[in-house]
Amino acid sequence: MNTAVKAWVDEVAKTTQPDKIVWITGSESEKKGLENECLADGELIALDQKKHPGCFYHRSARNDVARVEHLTFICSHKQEDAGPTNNWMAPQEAYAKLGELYKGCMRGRTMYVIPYLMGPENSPFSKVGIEITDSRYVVLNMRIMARIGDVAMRHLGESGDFVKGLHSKGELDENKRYICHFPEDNTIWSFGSGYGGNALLGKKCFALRIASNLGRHEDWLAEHMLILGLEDKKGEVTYIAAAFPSACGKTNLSMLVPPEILKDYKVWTVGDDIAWMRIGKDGRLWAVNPEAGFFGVAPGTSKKSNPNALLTTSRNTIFTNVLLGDDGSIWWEGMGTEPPEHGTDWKGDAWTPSSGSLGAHPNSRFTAPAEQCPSISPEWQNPEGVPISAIVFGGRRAKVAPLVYQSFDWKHGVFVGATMASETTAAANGKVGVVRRDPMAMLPFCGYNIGDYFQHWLDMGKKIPNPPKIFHVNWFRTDDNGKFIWPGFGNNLRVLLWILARCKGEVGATQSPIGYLPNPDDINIEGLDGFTRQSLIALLDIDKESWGQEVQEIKEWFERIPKLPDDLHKRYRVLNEWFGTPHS
Ligand code: OXD
Ligand code: MN
Repeated sequence: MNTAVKAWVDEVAKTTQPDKIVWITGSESEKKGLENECLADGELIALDQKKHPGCFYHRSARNDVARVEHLTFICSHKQEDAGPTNNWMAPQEAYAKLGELYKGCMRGRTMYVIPYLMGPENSPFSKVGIEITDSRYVVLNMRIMARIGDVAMRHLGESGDFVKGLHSKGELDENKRYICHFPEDNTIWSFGSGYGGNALLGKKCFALRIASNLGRHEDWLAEHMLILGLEDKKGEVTYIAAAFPSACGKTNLSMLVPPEILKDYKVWTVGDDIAWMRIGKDGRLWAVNPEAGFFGVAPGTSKKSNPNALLTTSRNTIFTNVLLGDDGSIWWEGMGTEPPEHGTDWKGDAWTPSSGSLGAHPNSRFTAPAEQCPSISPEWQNPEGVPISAIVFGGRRAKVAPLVYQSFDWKHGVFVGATMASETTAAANGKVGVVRRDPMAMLPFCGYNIGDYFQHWLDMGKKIPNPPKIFHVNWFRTDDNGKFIWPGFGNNLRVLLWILARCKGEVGATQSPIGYLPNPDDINIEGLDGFTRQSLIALLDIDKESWGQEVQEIKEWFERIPKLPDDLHKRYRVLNEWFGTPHS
């Protein structure tokens, strides 16, 4: 037994006073035992095991269905180190406040100790966390999302170098809910929520907020990015990492199925949410997916939008807050199939198709093992990772951002990422559909001062001899009637192919003030119903007036960041010369 882990577990148990402590090993029998306990007390409901083998349903508390950004804190000694985009609490205050809440909170409950490994086995990228939790649902989800149990303890050995994550659902009272990160102590304290991003501490808390801090000091990047491999007709695979805000289609893009006309190409899934990237010996940037499963948004997932996700979730999957049919089936809005005649909605109320209310919560989820994905890359567990040729940033913008453009160079790419914006979604509590700056899709996940984070990106650029090219995409532009212009989903491959051709130096581009734009003939739109060359030209248009407004908003965004690197400010000034009004 690792003495540092043992000492910490003893200390936590003294405070939380569980009835029992269970050390999670990751075995099959342990999983079965936990499932049976959950089934007995209703924490899980078994689905029709013939149609959905190994699948379960979970309904969370009504007030606990999304990440809570307003209750998420970075607890660094100096407030400046949390920066202008994070909530901050002094570490001693957070430890005292949550310490009170943890006192005796596990009385009458079992405390589970989950050792977990983020990243492939035997990889120099990988890191160990230990999560202590009083939620069996968390254990069963962590089992899918990370490599848990003995494999993690083996990786740790006698070392004390692990991230300490303490989670208790408490009473699920939102007035006593805190998600606190102590980057200087590699510690996470989460209280009062059972929801994924707040409770599965390996994911957002460790693999992004704590890891971004580690990466800053150890010269690597922890990013909110999917990783995919794009195989061309000759069988050559090029890897792309792409950052989109939550619920903007990362999972769909990572599992893309080519349209019929492009069926000679293939997309391989390496990861759908998080990338850890390091400089390889060959001078390129290499990436691993630190996770082992997908915690994907269910609504909108259909045969059309993401057939591979449906296949991935056909067994051994936990569905949370979707609609539960009386016949042990599951359904959600946008599934593309008829709903069951009668069921129970995410709130636990009786539901029929004529109820006039949502059956599934817009942020309802599936938790499914990555290895079950039909498009999973043969390289997804490669300890060395995969070499990244392109980084893609993207937001959900009804106007302004064109379908695709390429940055002039790394530095300009950092500007493009730093200024990206997106309309908010149901993945976090709060209003949906409001445009906000979401730099590199990391606004809720960067665990330190965003100004220092931009500087870290700029510094990394100087250290990578052969850096990836950086692009920006927008699948979400709408016409005057509010309808999406670009067909999206599998057809996004058409844009990826332009990116691929640019990486290989196979096509030219037109220089514009915002970056390199495709020549319309270089994006294949053959076979697209109702989408013409004219539509493409409209999607590549840079409207001077909206960009004037955009530049003004970038100015206001940058004014919020006292530690903004000068390089980024310079890029803003260039853009302002093109589009700004004389006063801005
Ligand atoms: C997620 C998120 O769960 O970004 O991946 O909210
Ligand atoms: Mn995410």
